[in-house]
Amino acid sequence: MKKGFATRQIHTGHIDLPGISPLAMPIFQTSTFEFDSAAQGARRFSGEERGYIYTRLGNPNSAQIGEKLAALEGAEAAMAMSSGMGAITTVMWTALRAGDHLLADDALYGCTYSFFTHGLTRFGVEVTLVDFSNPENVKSALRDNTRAVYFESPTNPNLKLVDIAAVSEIAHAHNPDVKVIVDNTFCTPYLQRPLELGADVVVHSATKYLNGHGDVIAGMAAGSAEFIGECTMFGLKDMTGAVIGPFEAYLIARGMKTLDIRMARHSANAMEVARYLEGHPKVKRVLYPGLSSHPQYELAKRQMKDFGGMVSIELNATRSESAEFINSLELCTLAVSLGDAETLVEHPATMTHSTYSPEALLEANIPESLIRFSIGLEDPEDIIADIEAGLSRI
Ligand code: LCS
Repeated sequence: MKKGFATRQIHTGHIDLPGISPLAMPIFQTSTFEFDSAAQGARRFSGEERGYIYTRLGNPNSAQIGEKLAALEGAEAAMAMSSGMGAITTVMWTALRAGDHLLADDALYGCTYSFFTHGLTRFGVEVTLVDFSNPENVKSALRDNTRAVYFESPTNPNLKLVDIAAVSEIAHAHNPDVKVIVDNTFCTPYLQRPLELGADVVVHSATKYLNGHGDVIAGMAAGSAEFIGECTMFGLKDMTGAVIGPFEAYLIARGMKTLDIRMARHSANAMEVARYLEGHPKVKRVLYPGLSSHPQYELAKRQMKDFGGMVSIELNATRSESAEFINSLELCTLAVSLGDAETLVEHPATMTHSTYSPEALLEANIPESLIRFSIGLEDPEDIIADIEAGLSRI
């Protein structure tokens, strides 16, 4: 019988080291692995014999977290990389070639946006961005040469949702070979499993909730054994070289053991904060998929187990008052990144999404005045008291 989520997040990928039997996976801090003979080295390189060769091609610590993520996302295979951008570039350089078309949602993490619109286009990939919240927009933008469809849900930073099942169905009806790629960073497989809804590939910034402790940069991807094999032996090995270090992989494995309880607490805290903010006269708008005021609340309930830790707001305030509000927060830390134990606050238009022009922000429905919170694991009344104090100053 398939084990439960918590059991899988803790036990998957454990290896026995006879005679030592450590509970936690040791850190295999090595660049290369010895062969018994020249013939064995040749067999490893040809793929005739399984086994480690060189850490860019594989290492027990990165293999362990790959197995964990595959078991949690319901994927045949998964792999780890040195950053979320390393994972996204590795997957895209594997899936696309010159002359192909990439169709992506218009609200993306700023560096993903920049990679797509300024990076891939340099190498002959056509890129179109449309609003995926209406799946009909996807249908009408698909082309004969579309090879990949890419989106986040909820989106960074405006927490828009994309109907994963509907978009996957539309893309595959157009051409079964189109790869539907979902950035599942905001949800993690505890809250949402895109592959079960019809997507082909999941990518993650493991820097965020998968690790959960704000001390590592890492990325991951999950999908079919065939595609992840190509990403490992071509995309990562030859194209990006975005290899995760053994110590970073060890820390991700450590974080992933508590993923479910952290996600549940992030979600509960964020719901309390979102409800508080929604009732505050100085708050113009609260974006949180768990509020019935969210335009896609029904989809959120259908697609997500809970609503996650990200909350974005607009204040009834001038630009300088909004800045004053952010500056005055004490418990909430002014920093980019997300998914940590600490509550973080940032201003997307001038920080994470400063790669967007003002016009592109407008088109993507990312208000210039938006303030983004990554609600942490502190006592919710303390987070709310800090926000309350900040709002009382403006
Ligand atoms: N995908 C999403 C949804 C992200 O939010 C980020 C980083 C990445 C990919 C890239 O991952 P990285 O290479 O940083 O591991 N997002 C950030 C953010 O919103 N604030 O700081 C980083």
